[in-house]
Amino acid sequence: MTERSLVLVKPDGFARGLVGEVLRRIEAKGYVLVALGLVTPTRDQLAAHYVEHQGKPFYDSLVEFMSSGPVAAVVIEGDRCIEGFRALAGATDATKALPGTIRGDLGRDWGQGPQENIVHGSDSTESAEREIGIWFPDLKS
Ligand code: D4T
Repeated sequence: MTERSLVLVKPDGFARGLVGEVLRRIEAKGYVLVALGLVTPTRDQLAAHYVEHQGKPFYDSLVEFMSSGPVAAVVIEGDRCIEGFRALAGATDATKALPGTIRGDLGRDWGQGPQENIVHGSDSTESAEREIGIWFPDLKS
């Protein structure tokens, strides 16, 4: 059951100094940090990461935003950590995300819709494997 998930602290979270708080919540929950790095993503990297969203109305704006500054990329590990981190993150729309979650406690609408929602977390084991390969190509399993 032990699995890994790819977590990103997005440029809004980095700019607001929330990397430490997100990592604190992950560690407090009991998940283990397996890899950690800071990077300003390239458009190619984001095209691979957001392949499922290509062609959607918000895609160009999302890639623009995600390439606008540093992102903290993190691989976490633990039983059911994919589901567990998405519960920690809360709903995609930070306005609707419940208090107690990362987005609910720390996020809001800043006028750009839901894209500035602080974190990303893989949504399935297949996505996690694919995304970890994009962000940490040299990481051993
Ligand atoms: P991620 O993938 O970043 O963990 O977020 P979610 O799993 O919660 O949300 P998602 O994949 O549906 O969306 C990815 C990313 O696109 C932004 N977005 C989404 C947006 O700007 N407008 C929209 O209408 C939607 C649906 C927010 C997160």
